[in-house]
Amino acid sequence: MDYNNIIVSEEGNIAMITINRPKKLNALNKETISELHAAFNDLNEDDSIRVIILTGSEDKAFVAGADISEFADFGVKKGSKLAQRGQELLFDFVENLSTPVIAAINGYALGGGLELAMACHFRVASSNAKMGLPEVTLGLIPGYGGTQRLPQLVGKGKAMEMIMTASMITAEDAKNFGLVNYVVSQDELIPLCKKLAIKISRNSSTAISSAIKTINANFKDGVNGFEKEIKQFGKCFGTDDFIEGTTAFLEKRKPDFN
Ligand code: DAK
Repeated sequence: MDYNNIIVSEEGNIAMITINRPKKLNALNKETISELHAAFNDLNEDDSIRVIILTGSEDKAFVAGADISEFADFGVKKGSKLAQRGQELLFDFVENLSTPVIAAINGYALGGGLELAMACHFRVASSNAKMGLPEVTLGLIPGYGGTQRLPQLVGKGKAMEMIMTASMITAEDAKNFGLVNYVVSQDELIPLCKKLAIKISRNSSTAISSAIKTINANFKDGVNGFEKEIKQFGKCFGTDDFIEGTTAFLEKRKPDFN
């Protein structure tokens, strides 16, 4: 499929999506959000793809936010409608994908950009990365899940401070707050993400998909995560991967999950 704003590449069973609007610091316009939805959907349905890495093009930005030129003239109705549509189409969609998604934060991750990174399953940042939710400087609050996912990752007090002050934090601070898992140089960013992806890809994809659903259940209103875990755990016993994993252990060999 041809895209105008993103580049999709594959290397073995790892896919990479690069948001490619460098002149606008990869800001998310409507078309980019639709293209990202289509790409994530296609890759998720492709059984040969085990991990997706999401990054921004060039070395300045992951995503510098939602494209401000597109929402400057919105009213109340249009704003809430599009926030809901965006959350369903991209942010909640990525969070609930069965294929693991790693955000490789290669520069500014602001507003909708940080919200997108937070919707990914985990994050790795380059040392030049800067992160923040500056929406209150525009008379807005984060509208793509930021008020919910930031406190889950950094705790309520730090999230309140970051959102109220609209300050950018460094990659090192983000690591100390639990927002990103690793900080490396720009050159090492994609290689480290690929290394992690290869490690993940050797494990059972059905078990990983169950783990994503179960971990996410902890953060969903009205869902009992422990009950979800029992259900998903039971389901694992009915999979080919369970037979292969246990057989390989007993035969003292490495499992070969298809
Ligand atoms: N949108 C559109 N264009 C952007 C952009 C953005 N978010 N960020 C940067 N650009 C553009 C700049 O306008 C400039 O374009 P030209 O003037 O060259 O045409 C180009 O990218 C390069 O940017 P700068 O010249 O500003 O580069 P600097 O190195 O000087 O500064 C910066 C880098 C990241 C500090 C600065 O660009 C900046 O402050 N950018 C804006 C950051 C920001 O406030 N982002 C928005 C956060 S609010 C909604 C749902 C969610 C949201 C909104 C609506 N609905 C459902 C309706 C979420 C909102 C947000 O994300």
